[in-house]
Amino acid sequence: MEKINDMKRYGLSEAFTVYSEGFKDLTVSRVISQQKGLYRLISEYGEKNGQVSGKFHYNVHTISEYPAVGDFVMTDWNEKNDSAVIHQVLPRRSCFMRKAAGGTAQEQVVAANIDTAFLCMDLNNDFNLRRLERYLAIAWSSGATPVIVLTKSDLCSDLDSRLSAISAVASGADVLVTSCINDLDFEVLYPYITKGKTSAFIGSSGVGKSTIINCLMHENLLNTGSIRSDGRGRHTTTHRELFLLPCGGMVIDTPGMRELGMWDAGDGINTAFSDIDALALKCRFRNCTHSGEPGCAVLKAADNGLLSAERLRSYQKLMCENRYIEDTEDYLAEKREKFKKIAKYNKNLHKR
Ligand SMILES: Nc1nc2c(ncn2[C@@H]2O[C@H](COP(=O)(O)OP(=O)(O)OP(=O)(O)O)[C@@H](O)[C@H]2O)c(=O)[nH]1
Ligand SMILES: [Mg+2]
Ligand SMILES: [Zn+2]
Repeated sequence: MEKINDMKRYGLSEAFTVYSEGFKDLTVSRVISQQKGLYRLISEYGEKNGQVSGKFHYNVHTISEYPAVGDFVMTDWNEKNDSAVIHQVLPRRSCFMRKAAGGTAQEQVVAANIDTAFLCMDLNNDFNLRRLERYLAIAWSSGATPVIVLTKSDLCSDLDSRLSAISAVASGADVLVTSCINDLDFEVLYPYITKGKTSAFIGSSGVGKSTIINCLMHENLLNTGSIRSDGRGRHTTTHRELFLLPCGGMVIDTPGMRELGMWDAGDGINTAFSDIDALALKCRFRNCTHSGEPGCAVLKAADNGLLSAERLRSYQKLMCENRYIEDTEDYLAEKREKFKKIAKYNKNLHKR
């Protein structure tokens, strides 16, 4: 077969190459879009649809083991077939995962193997610090670096007060301000989307994620839309998709999210609330839950006005939500075990 794509441009790093060499006769591909069970894949031989093998289905323990946009997968890329068969997902470098929308206790992978998670928030209608804290916690636990992107600055009349409110919750994440009125405003994103790097645009519907990607592509490739007048937000983007930009980086567009539930994000909560984490070191009890124990430094800071009551409530709510998932889903441990096995298997194969 003729080689037409350089997979390095699609983010295939040294580590993924090493993993992939453990699978003889299979071709490494990247998932570039996903619509229900149907995947679009790219490999050095071109683009093709793909589906997981019967054996893959059979061996799956949890939903997050299925391929997601951004994943590198090992496929049977037969010239004669229209569709490639996916046999294996290579261990993920990062994984932005949430609790799936609706009542079920199931996880959903929003994007895999991303370097940067652009957390997009509209400075006008969508501004909500508590939701941003939630996004930050999940992003920090994903292994990607969160960057806060404040959109539609042209519609915002009190940018300074918005920025100072954000700085109180950003907890180390960079904060960028954009507007689509002037294309040059998007240049602030360029340092994060260099060659070989993948980023994902994540946020509520209508904040302008697809608008930004169109500007970065210098082309109106993606549909963009306005929110319905009842404010319920029709989703314009309906599936997740990865694009290679003229500047060399890759971006993933995602549909707007109405809910972003915690899924195994304990570490991320601690990072997103590093101020509370630092205070907690001074609590009398090592396992203090900051809900009334004597000698609690966190509650003391809240009483003294050093920590806002809303932020403390937000922290406790996220912790509680996360603990619920950890307690009920003991198969998470099983899942980790399985990924460890895959990694070990690949390593041994490579050694031989
Ligand atoms: N005034 C103003 N409008 C913008 C800006 N960016 C986007 N919009 C408008 O906001 C609307 C929604 O933009 P989209 O890019 O479709 O939003 P999205 O985040 O991709 O939405 P979903 O695909 O539903 O998740 C469109 O009508 C855009 O023209 C901006 O910087 N300023
Ligand atoms: Mg969109
Ligand atoms: Zn405490």
